[in-house]
Amino acid sequence: MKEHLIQQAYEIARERYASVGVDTEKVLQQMQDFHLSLHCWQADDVTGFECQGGDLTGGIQATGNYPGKARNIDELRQDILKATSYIPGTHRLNLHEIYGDFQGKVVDRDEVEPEHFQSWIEWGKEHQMKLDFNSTSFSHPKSGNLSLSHPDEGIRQFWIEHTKRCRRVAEEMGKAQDDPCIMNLWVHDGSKDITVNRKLYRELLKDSLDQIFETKYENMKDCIESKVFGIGLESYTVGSNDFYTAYAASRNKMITLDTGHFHPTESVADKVSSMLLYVPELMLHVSRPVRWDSDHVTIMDDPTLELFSEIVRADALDRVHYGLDYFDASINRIGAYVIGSRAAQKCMCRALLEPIALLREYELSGKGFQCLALLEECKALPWNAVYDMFCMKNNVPVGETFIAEIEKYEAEVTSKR
Ligand code: RNT
Ligand code: ZN
Repeated sequence: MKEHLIQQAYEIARERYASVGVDTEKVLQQMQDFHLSLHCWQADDVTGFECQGGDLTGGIQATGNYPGKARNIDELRQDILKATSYIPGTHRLNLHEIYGDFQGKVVDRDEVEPEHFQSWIEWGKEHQMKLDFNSTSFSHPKSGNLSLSHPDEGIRQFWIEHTKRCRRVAEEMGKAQDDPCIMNLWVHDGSKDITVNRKLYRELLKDSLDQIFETKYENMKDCIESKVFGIGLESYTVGSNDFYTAYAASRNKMITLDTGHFHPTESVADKVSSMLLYVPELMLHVSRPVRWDSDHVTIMDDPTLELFSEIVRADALDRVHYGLDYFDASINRIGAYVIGSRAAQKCMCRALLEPIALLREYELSGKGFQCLALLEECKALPWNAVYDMFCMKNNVPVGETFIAEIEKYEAEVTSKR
């Protein structure tokens, strides 16, 4: 697109927004500080690089067999860099334990060491991508339906050891990048059918978490992620929303809100202002639930717009971390990263452009009509001109022009895998 047209559109948008009291220049700066944590697992359908790879288990599934998935660390790194070249701004990379650089050796989950992530740490430095981390409870012979809540003490201790070691890895990442590494803890534990031991498993999970979190670290932060149900684990989830909310509030831990992990009519946006009164910070897994699947590619939909607006309205930009979490194996995987990341950015851009001062003034003085009318008008204000400007300033393609570029990469690289 022609630069001067983008510039002109932006100038018009700047005036339009100024008339409702919004400073688009400030928004452009805020967008520069909005970092996404890209989930490494979209590039290879959550396979990872363990040298004894099994099937994906743990109630999650990547459906589709689109050609070109990353088969090794080099391909994954190449794909991530390709994707980030179409996403304005600087971003983080969210790694799972199974993506370690194991150098052809079988390293069981209870043997993982920081050294297995040394090459990632260096790679991250080289490409200005800070790292976040996740322990991995799924896709392992010892996973079954239960891990940290397993009544067999040997199996439970295996997963406790794994998770403790992951925290150490995260600490090393945080130290090396001089910025805390956020480590997410999600376990799939649950049951397909009726269980008469709901309380037992939750007691075990609580005890496991307490053991895991005994060591205090300075360069990593823990967050815990609930879920409504997993595939094949439909009747009961040990780590439910109530369980983790209460746990996090009592232990001062961060909560991860995965937008695909709630009942379909529940508003994740509405949780922000409640949770932030009781937990220090939030991690997001921005995703899109469709029917049974919680992991479709993020798009600019109403729930995501609402969620980001609530973060801005709660004045919580510096208390929220923004991870993405979806895995679609049915379309070009690099394209999936770009769509989801740009969608999240557009939602944030719109949220930042809200004339909140005027809206609040209306609402607090009982001017309900005026408030609703302005909210409706905001939907059609030229926010896209501000996002286009953000792309242009960051030297990434404006608008749909990235489609052809990803097609080219597919023809030259991924289709040949
Ligand atoms: C699963 C959780 C979890 C995973 C990743 C791979 O339902 O959302 O965050 O998607 O850990
Ligand atoms: Zn998630």
